[in-house]
Amino acid sequence: MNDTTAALRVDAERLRARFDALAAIGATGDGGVHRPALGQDHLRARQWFLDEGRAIGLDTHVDGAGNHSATLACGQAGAPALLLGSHLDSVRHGGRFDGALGVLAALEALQVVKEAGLELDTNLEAIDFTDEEGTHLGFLGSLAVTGALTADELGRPGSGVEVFQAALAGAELTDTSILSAARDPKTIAGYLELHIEQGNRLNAAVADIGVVTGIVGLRRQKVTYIGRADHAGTISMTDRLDAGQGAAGLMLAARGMVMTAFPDSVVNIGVIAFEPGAMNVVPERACLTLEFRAPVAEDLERLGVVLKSLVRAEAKSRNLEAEVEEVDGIQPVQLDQRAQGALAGAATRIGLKQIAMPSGAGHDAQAMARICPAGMIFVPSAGGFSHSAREFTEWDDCVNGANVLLQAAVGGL
Ligand code: HGY
Ligand code: MN
Ligand code: MN
Repeated sequence: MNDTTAALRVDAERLRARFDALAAIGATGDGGVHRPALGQDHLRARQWFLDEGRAIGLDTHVDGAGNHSATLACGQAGAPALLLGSHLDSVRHGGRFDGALGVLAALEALQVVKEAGLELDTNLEAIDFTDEEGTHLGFLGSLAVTGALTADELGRPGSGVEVFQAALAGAELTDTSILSAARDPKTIAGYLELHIEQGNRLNAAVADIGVVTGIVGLRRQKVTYIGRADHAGTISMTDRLDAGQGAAGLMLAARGMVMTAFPDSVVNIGVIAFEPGAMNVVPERACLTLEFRAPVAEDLERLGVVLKSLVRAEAKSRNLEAEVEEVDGIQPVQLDQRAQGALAGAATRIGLKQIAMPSGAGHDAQAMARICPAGMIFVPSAGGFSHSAREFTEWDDCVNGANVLLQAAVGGL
C-alpha cells in the first residue's frame, strides 16, 4: 500500500452530517430511535440510504430479502465484492448508533475510495441487512444472502405469521423473494463490519478499537404456561392453577441456573404477556420469550437442554401445562484470522490502541462468516449502554472506527 492510500481518512464532518440526518428518522426524542424492521421509519431510513448512495454516484440495489446496497466498481472486471456494512433496523426504542454507525461508515469508505480514484483487488459494497435485530426473524437479511434461511423458518417468525407477512407486503417482499437472495460465495471477497461494543470491555482496557475474535451463539424460544382462569377473589390460593406463577418461577430459576452453571452464558426473558390479562382473573396463560446465549456451540446446546427441563419442572410443580416453540437462533462463530489481521493492521497503521475481544451481542458478521472471511471491529460504548436511548459513543471513537474500516477495505484481506 503506498503512502497516499495509507494516509486516506474519512471526512468526519460529512460522516457526522449523515449520522445526524439518519438519527432523525424514527427519532424518539430522547436520543434514541425506534426503527423496528420493515416498519415505516425503517423503510424511510433505507430509502434515505439509497438516495445518499446515488448522490455519491454509487450503483444501488435491493435484493429479494430487502438488503439495501450501494456499490463501487473499483476492482478489475469480474472482481468479487468486499462487503462493508451492518443494519439500519433497531430494537424497540433503541439507540441511534447500533447498526447505523456501521452502515454509514461503509458508505463513507466507498465515497473516499471513489474520490481518490483508487483501483482495488475487489469492488466495494456498502450493505444494510434486513432485520438484524429479529423484530420478525433475527439476521434475516444476512442469513438469506448466505442461503442458510429455510422456508420453514420463514413460516415461524417471532412476530407471528400475520404480522410478518403484512410487513413483507409493505416492503414488497415475499418468502420466495427472500429465499432468492442467496449469493454465490465466489462473488464475495469478504465482509467487514464496524459496530459499537455495547458493553464495557473497551472502557475497562482504555482501548480505542476491539478486534472481534468470535461472536456468541443465541437461541430464542416462545414458552407458554397454561393454567386455569379463575376469579381472583374467591378461588383459594392453594386451588389456583396460576400460569403467571410458572412464568415467574422460570424467570428466577433460569437466572440462578445460568449464573451458577453457565458463567460465560446469559439468559433473558424480554417479553411476557398474561391471558386473559385482567386484574381480577387468575392468569390462564403466560406467554414469554426465552433467549439464551453462549460463546461455544456445546454450551448453547447444553443450556437449551437444561432450560427445557427447567420449563417442565416449573410447570410440574404447579400442575400447569407448558409449551415451547423454537423461534430463531444462530450458531457461535470464530471470525476469520485474515480479516482480524487486516483490521488489526489498519488500527496499528492509524496508531490506535486495540484489544482482541469476543462479542456478547449477535451480528450479521456471524451469518456472513458461513460463506466468506468475516471480520468485525468495535468502538467504545459510553457506560456500556445499548439497546436504549442511553446508547452513546464519542464522535472521535466513531471516526476512529470508520478510519479502521476504510484502511482495512483499501488494504484488502
Ligand atoms: O441481540 C443482539 O445481540 C443483536 O443486537 N441483534
Ligand atoms: Mn447491531
Ligand atoms: Mn442490536
